[in-house]
Amino acid sequence: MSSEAPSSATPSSAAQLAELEGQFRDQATAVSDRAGWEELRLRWVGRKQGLLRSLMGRMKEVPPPERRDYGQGVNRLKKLVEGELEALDQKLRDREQGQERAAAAVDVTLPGRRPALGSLHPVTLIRREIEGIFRELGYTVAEGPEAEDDYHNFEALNFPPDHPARDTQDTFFLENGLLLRTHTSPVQIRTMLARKPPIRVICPGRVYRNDNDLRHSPMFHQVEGLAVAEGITVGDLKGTLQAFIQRLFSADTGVRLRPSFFPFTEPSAEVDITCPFCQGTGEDCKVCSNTGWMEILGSGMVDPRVLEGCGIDPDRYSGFAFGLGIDRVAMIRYGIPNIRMLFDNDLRLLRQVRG
Ligand code: 2NM
Repeated sequence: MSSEAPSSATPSSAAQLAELEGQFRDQATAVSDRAGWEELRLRWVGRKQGLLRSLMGRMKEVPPPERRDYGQGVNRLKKLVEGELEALDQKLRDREQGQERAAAAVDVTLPGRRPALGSLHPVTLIRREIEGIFRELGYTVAEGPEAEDDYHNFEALNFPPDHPARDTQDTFFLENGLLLRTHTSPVQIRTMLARKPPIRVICPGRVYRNDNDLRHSPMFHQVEGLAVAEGITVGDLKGTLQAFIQRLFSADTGVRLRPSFFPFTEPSAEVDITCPFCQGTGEDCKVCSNTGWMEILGSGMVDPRVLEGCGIDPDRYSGFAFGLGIDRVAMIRYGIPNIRMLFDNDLRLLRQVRG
């Protein structure tokens, strides 16, 4: 701003006061910011060096007859300066507030911040798919404890006392006498103990075996199924599993039953499907070792001893049961080569398998 000093001579005439007013107005016009305004205020109305104060102080230098006019003139100028400073202050404040508002404003035209979305684990995706298929077939989902007792996990399932599965080599025993269930069959035992036929349930859940290598994880996931009613046959078993498999994989998937053995079913069968990678041809197929088939399920007709132990009359009722590994289906479906990859919690895997 202009730093032109106000006249130092005693401004004894109205003309000189008008000249001072002109100077003030010029300086006020040149003020562009808060610092300039403060400088102007100090120069004109400051308590110590303000020009108007010094004009008042010089009253006695004015010849007595002119003092009245002089005093009135200075007062008028002082009012004017104060009024103008006030107005200028308001103008600056408005501008400052406008700038603050502009700085704090939200730009509603900017793109929004995308929330990081989670996704379901491949095992959860497959479990839900399996549950959906069986729900349509009239099954309900049953759950039970992961810490089980020997009775529900082995005894009721007709495991002989010296069966290797009952060994610490295969089973995790807890210090409180319980064990980590090695399959979800104990949930089906609990279901049969609690309900009368007809029964149609599937039991998904975590199971535990003392096995830990590239192909085995000490914790994995199973779904087991159970149907008990009057007149249930091996035909029902095969038809149900074929319907299920052709929904889970594809309508042209081939299914075959191979004789097998389980303590809790008689007869028992392993269920193979035609390899979904080579369509069962076996040509140059690492996944099925060129056999064209993959083992996917265990199954059988519930042993009459198991039914009887659960209070179900085996002369009136029969049933089939089956079990499969959810992890294995997830690996086949998503082309995951190693079961450990399912439980490493590497986000890169989870991102690739968005359902
Ligand atoms: C399998 C294979 C065959 C099965 C049997 C039962 C029960 F409780 F009814 F006896 N639950 N699950 C079963 C039968 C499970 O998994 C490979």
